[in-house]
Amino acid sequence: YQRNVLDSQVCFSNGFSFGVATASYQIEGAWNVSGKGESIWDRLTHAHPEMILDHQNGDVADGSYYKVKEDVALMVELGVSFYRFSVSWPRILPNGLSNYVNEDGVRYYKELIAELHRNNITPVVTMYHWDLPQCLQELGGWTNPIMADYFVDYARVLLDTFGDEVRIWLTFNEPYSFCEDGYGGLDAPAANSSGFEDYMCGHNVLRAHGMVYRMFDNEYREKIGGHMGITLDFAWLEPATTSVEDQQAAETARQFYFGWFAHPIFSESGDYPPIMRSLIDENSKRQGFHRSRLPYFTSEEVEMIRGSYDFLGLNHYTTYLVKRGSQRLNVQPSFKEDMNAVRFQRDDWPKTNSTWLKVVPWGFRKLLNWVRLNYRNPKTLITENGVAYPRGLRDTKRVKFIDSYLRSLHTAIYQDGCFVIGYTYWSLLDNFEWTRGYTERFGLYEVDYQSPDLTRTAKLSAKYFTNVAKTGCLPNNFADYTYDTD
Ligand code: PNW
Repeated sequence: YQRNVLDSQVCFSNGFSFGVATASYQIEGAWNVSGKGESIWDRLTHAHPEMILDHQNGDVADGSYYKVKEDVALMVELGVSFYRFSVSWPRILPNGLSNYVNEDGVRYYKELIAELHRNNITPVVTMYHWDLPQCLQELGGWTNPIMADYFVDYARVLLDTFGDEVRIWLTFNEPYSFCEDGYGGLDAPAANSSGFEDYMCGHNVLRAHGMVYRMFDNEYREKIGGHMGITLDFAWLEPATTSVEDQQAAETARQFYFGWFAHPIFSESGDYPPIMRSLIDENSKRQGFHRSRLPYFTSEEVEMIRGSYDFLGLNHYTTYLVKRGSQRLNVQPSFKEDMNAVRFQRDDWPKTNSTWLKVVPWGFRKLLNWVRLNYRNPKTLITENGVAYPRGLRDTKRVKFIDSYLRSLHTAIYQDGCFVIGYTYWSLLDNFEWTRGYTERFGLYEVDYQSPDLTRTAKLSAKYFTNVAKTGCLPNNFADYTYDTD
């Protein structure tokens, strides 16, 4: 790698923040300790180990439940200004409902938050990062409309308990992932019902988000201040060819993959994207259903959800090409059939240790501009970006990945005018990567799963990221972070 020494250094402005992220089930362990209830991920990994690549689970994970001081010390070393973590719903409310609060769960998050504040690190808290209480799944989980009310009750407990110490809240992490992969795929609860239950899940999650945002606005904002948003995952979708057909297919796919959740909340008009509404309505009719498989919001719900944000949390990892699918009649209805478009990646895009993640930094800039143009340039926090490579401390490839994505982000902000206020690396630590178990390592710090105390060790990328977080600039001299052998 060679850079012209005359290149001026790439720097982010003073107000721009750097942070790292994790999620409860992926790092905490202590799955049945001190009164914690069972989550849908506990259930899936215990009942169906064969559905996890290495047959593992999050019973122990990184043991972060016992490592508050140790983990915060790593963040101090990194020099990050915020930490995005999630609260485990069944750890706080073992029965899912708010009649009983588990005190040891409250103690753990209070200790974590206090330790962060002692070190000047701002907590950014996700209320729901996929670990639904199993007892609520027995009621149908997110397909049951009452889940929105229960989520409001849970959110109220969190705001009452932690509201004085936490100013930045995210309601949900990636509803697309947990609704589509959970109700139409292999993530918990692994319901095989795409084209039906995924849409029901999305509908209730959007209602739940809107209800919690309005509650926050009406009852908490004045008292505790703060900001509330939602994290959505946006892979960039580029037309496979310049044909009008593929360009239309790509735009339709964007409306299905991002617009499904972004349009109701962030667009000027609200509600589902018109193309999603019309395609699913038409398909449902043609398939002989008497009502659309995509539920309808009441006009009150449209208004409640429209504009229910202070900022957008955006997860971005990769890019896909899109071409028109062949509309097949008489097939099982599904999300993919409804949009009639196919996503794929080029073989010559650099591979990583995740089959779904190819290194395509230019997609980041395109995506951010699409968001700017479609949703009136919302205030955006990049809540996740990162990459998995095989185990090893000399992770030059990760350094290059982060550096290339940060350059793309820099261009989007300072040349194109996208309103992005911070960047979060996923993840602080190697962790339990859902159905890929411990086979994918995203951490800036390696976790030694063989050692009894789950030893954390800085990778080269931690050194690189420390430099970026502390200076706000990308290094001109890459030599410190690369080795000739790479
Ligand atoms: C994220 N995609 O999910 C999750 O929020 C994290 O919990 C997870 O550990 C992380 O990715 C890394 O796997 C995503 O296909 C899943 O673009 C898939 C995609 C993006 C994010």
